[in-house]
Amino acid sequence: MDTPRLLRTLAGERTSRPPIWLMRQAGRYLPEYRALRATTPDFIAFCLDPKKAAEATLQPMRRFPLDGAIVFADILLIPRALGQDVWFEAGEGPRLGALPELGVLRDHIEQVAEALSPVGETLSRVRTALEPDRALLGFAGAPWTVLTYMLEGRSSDRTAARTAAYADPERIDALLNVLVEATWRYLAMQAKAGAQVLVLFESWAEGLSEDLFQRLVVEPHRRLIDRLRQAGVTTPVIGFPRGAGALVEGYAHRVDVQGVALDTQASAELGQRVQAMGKVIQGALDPLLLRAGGPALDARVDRLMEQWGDGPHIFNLGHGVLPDTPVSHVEQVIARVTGR
Ligand code: 1CP
Repeated sequence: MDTPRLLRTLAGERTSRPPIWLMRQAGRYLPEYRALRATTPDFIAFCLDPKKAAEATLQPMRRFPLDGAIVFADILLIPRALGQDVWFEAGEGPRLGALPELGVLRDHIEQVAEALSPVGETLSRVRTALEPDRALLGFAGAPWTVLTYMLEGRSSDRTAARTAAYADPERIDALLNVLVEATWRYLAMQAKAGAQVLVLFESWAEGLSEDLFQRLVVEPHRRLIDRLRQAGVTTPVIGFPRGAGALVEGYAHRVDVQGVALDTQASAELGQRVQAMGKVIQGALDPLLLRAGGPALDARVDRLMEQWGDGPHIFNLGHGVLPDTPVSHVEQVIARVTGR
C-alpha cells in the first residue's frame, strides 16, 4: 500500500497522476540550502558529510509534496575516488587536476564503493527520515559525461574530448571502461544503502555523431547495467542521454533502462514512441519556463501531462532547476501536477 508512486510507475503501472520529482530540486534556489551550504565552503567536503548531505536532500521534501528525493552528492565524486584531484572554484564551477595514468585509475576501482561510503550513509539517513510512500533515488554521472570533465579539467564545450574519441579510440575506450567498472560498483553500494531508483546522468550526450553516440554512450551504458544486474542489483534505472535528439530512440531500444529521461527539446511524438517501446519516460519541462512562471507555465504543465498521460510518465524538468528560480514557481508546478 505504501509502495511509492514513483516505483509503481517505473514498474509500468498506470497511476491517477504522474509522480513528480525535479532534477536539482535541492540546491541554490532554496534559501535554506544556501544557509546550510555556507557552513561548509568546500563543496566536496559538504557532499561527503552525511549529516549535511542528508539535510540538503530532505530540504525540498519538507517544502513540497514531491514523490522522490534524490541523494545530495555530485557526479564528480567518482574521479576523486579514482585518484584525480577535484575542487570547485567559487562562482566558476568544477576544476580537476591532471588525469592519473590508466594503471593508477585501475588500481582505485575496487576501492570506489568504500571511498564513497559517506554517500551510502547519506542514503541510509534519508531513507530512515523519509515517509515510506516517497521514493529515494541514487545517481551517478554516466561514463562519457564524467570522462569529459576528467579529460578537460573543467566544464567545457567537449571539443577536446570528442576529438580524442576519434584520434585515440583505444585510450578513450579504456578510460570509459574504468568508469564503467567504478560506476556500477558505486551504484550497487547505493542500492544496498537504500536507493530505490538509480539515475544515470549523461548530461553531455549532445553533439555526438551516431557512431560516437553508440561507442561513448550506448555501449558503456549497456555494460554498466549488465554488470549491475550480474551483481544481483534489481533496482530500476533511469537513463538521461541529454541532448541526444533523434538518437534517443535508439538508446531506448538498445539500453535496458526502465526509464528514459527526455530533455527540453523532446517532442510529444518522440516521447510517445519511447513509451510504445515499453519504457517509462521522464521529463521534460523547460527550466527556463519554470523560472519565468505565469500562466504559460500552467499551460505547458497541462500539455505535458496530456500528451504523455496515456503511458507511464514521470513528471520532471528537461534539465535541472536554475539557481535563480523563484520557489513559488516550483510550488506552482508541483501543485498543478499533484493537486496538493
Ligand atoms: O556551491 C554549490 O552549491 C554548487 C552547486 C552544485 C550542486 C547543488 C553542484 C556543483 N552540484 C550540486 C548537487 C548535485 N549535482 C546533485 C544533487 C542535488 C539535486 O539534484 O537535488 C546532482 C544530482 C548533481 C549532478 C550533476 N553534477 C550533474 C548531472 C546533472 C546535470 O545537471 O546535468 C553534473 C553535470 C554535475 C557537475 C557539476 N556539479 C556542480 C557544478 C557547478 C557542475 C558543473 C555543471 C556544468 O558543467 O555546467
